[in-house]
Amino acid sequence: MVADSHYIPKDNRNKPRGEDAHFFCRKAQVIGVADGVGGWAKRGIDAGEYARQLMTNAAASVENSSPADVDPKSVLVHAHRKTAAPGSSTACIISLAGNRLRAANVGDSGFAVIRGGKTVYRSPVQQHSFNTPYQIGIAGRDRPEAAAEVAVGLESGDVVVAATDGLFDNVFPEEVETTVELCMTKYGVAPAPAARELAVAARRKSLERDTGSPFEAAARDAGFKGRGGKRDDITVVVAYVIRDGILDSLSNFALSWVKKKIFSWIYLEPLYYYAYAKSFYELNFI
Ligand SMILES: [Mn+2]
Repeated sequence: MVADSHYIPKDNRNKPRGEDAHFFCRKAQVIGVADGVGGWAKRGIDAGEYARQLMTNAAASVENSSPADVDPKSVLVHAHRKTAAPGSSTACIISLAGNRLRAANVGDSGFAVIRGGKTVYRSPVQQHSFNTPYQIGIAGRDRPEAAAEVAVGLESGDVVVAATDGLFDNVFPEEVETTVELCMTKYGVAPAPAARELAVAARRKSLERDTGSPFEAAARDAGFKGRGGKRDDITVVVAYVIRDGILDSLSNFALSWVKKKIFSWIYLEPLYYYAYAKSFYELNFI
């Protein structure tokens, strides 16, 4: 995979770094996103610090792993155990190995898999009630062991968009799909501009009051009023799934060349000699 990210924290002078945190690790092929729960601010606690420590600990635990050895839920359990900051957070750990994506997810951060311009998978959202996602923390009611575990088959060319609710609550899936498609046309397989354009689109929508948003629709379903987008920190990580490594493609090329040669020796060349001999033979008898 090739991955990159873009983060736009909500404008808040007291918390310039916002409450989201994320990482991605190319070698281990792991992505993590977390969203510190804002409710802690009432108690004078910046839950962004919890989210940042959680993601730092998760990243540290995988940095020397190979993709096949990563178990997303174990990463989450381990990171939670090591994180001592006060606060709580949603969290999603995604691991790519071979053609398989595995993820462990608590709350309403998550990811979508886009194939050929269409969303083929969207991770499930866990929430206790409207706008109260499952969250892990120092004393929360949710445990990392309760994370939803999912596995998705991937194909070369798939795009994984991992994000906090700042994206998913503001931008409809169709807009994510068209933005990703446009970026692929404009920039090729370059995850940085795609992550940036998705985050900027979410930021724009989050400030609008006149256009609908997924958040507005969910609020209405839950019996709340409110129009437009949701002001929030916005984290977007985009990963393009490509077959990794020149060596891999070279060995595949070599293998197909050998197979073709063997095929030709076994089947084509005797046929050729047979045809040649036959034509010669027949020629003699005309
Ligand atoms: Mn959020």
